[in-house]
Amino acid sequence: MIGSGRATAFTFRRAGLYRYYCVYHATLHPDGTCSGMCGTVRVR
Ligand SMILES: [Cu+2]
Repeated sequence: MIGSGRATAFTFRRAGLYRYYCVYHATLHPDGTCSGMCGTVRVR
């Protein structure tokens, strides 16, 4: 959903480095890995 012009599933309240995943396009696996629309966001 990044780049769609609407907010992501998360609101980043504080500066830092966040891991995110798209609830529509990504899959979180039990071992902690993520496939699909996943990444990190740096908030300043
Ligand atoms: Cu998405």
